[in-house]
Amino acid sequence: MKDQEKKNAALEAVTYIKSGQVVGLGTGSTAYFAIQRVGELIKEGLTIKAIPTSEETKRLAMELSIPLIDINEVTTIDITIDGADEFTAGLQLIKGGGGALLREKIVASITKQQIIIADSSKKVEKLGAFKVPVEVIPFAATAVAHKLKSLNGAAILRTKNNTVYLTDQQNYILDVDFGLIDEPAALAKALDHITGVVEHGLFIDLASMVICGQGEKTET
Ligand code: ABF
Repeated sequence: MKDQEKKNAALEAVTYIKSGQVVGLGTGSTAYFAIQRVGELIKEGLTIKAIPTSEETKRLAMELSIPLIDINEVTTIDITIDGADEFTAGLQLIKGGGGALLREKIVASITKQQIIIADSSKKVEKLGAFKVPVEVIPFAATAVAHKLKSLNGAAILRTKNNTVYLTDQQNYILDVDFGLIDEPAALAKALDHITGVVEHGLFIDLASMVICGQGEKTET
């Protein structure tokens, strides 16, 4: 069921891509379906330049012969299709469960049309059941975790295969439990000002549209 919803959302999102565009490609299992479809369309003549949001997505795009362009070659991206861990009716998101939040937010920040695709389990009234990923410089991990306590955040250092998880930028991720978040924009601003925080998974006013696998579309 979930996979079908992910596929439905992904296929719908890909219909927004036009030849000649610069396209951001997201990370995660939902974005995976979109990237697979883009690969098929490339074979049918679609001409785009793609910018992956992670090394994992870059490898997948290369396997599918999707033409890539370095993000430093452009100042804007026409359309990006990416996943999310949670989204609200107001199109506020938690992203970063897949560890790619920094490049995802950089790509989203220069994207004209940011389309989020998700299965219906990701829709929430309030953000926060999913812990907020916070990417930190390794040198600052303990200092940031301590400061997060003053924001009622309980931080856990992310590990993978029993070792500390490293992002594509060789940073650490703290997964932070703030409980249900009443004011995500205010919390995002507070996180932006903590020394040692590189980026966080609260995506505020960055999504143009969310396509949920049950065919529900929410747009700004
Ligand atoms: C990615 O999509 C991440 O930001 C987020 O964690 C992930 C969701 O993964 P999935 O689509 O596999 O649920 O963009």
